[in-house]
Amino acid sequence: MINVILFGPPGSGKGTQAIKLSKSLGLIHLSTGDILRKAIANKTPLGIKAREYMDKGELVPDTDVAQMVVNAVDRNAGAKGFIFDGFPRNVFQARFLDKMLEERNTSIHYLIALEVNHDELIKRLLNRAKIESRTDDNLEVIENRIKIYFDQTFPVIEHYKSQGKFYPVNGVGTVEEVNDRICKILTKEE
Ligand code: B4P
Repeated sequence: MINVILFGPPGSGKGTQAIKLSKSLGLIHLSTGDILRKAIANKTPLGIKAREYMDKGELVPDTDVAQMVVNAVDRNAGAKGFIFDGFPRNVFQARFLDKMLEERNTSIHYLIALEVNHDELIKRLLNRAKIESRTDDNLEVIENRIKIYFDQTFPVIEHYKSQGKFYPVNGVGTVEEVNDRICKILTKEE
C-alpha cells in the first residue's frame, strides 16, 4: 500500500496534481474539499454547517472532517493506497490520520509539499474564480485561507519531517513539469 499526502497552500496545485497521480498510480483520490463541496451542493446537514466555515476561508471543525475521512477510507478498503488532498489541515488531523491508518495496519509514506510563492497563488485562484464559481475564491477570502494555511496547516510539515516523510517540491511550472517532479520522488528516481 502507498499513502501520499499532497500538501501546500490554497492554489498550490494539490487538487490538480492529485487527479493526475491517482490515475497514473491507481490510488484513491480523497479530497476533503471536494467531499465538503458535494455535501454543500446536496444541502446535507454537514454541508449546511460546512458552508459557514468555507465561505469565510476557515477550517471546518476537525470532528466533522475526521469522520468524513474515516468513512471514505473504509468505503475503499482493499485499495492500493490513497492520495490525501487537503487533509490533514492541522496537527490534530495529522495525529488522527496516523492513528486511523495504524489501526488499519498501514501508514503515510510521503508528504509531498508543493511550494508556490504568494503572488502566484493569488494569480491562480483569481483566475480559477473566472472559470468556476467557488464562493471562497475572492481576494478577501483567499488571503484568509493563505493566512490560516501558515498559522494552522504549515506546522503539519514538522510532524511528518520528524518521521522522515517530508518531500518539498517546486510547484511553479507547468502542470506536467510539477507532475514529473512528484513522480520522480514517488518512483524513487534520481
Ligand atoms: P480545498 O478544496 O482543499 O481547496 P484549495 O486549498 O484551494 O486547493 P485546491 O486543491 O482546490 O486548488 P489547487 O491548488 O489544485 O479546500 C477548500 C476549503 O475546504 C478550505 O478552505 C476549508 O474551508 C475546507 N476544508 C478542506 N479540507 C479541510 C480539512 N481537512 N479540514 C478543515 N477544512 C477543510 O488549484 C488551484 C488553481 O491553480 C486551479 O485553478 C488550477 O487549475 C491552478 N493550477 C494548478 N496547478 C497549476 C500550475 N502548475 N500552473 C498554473 N496553474 C495551476
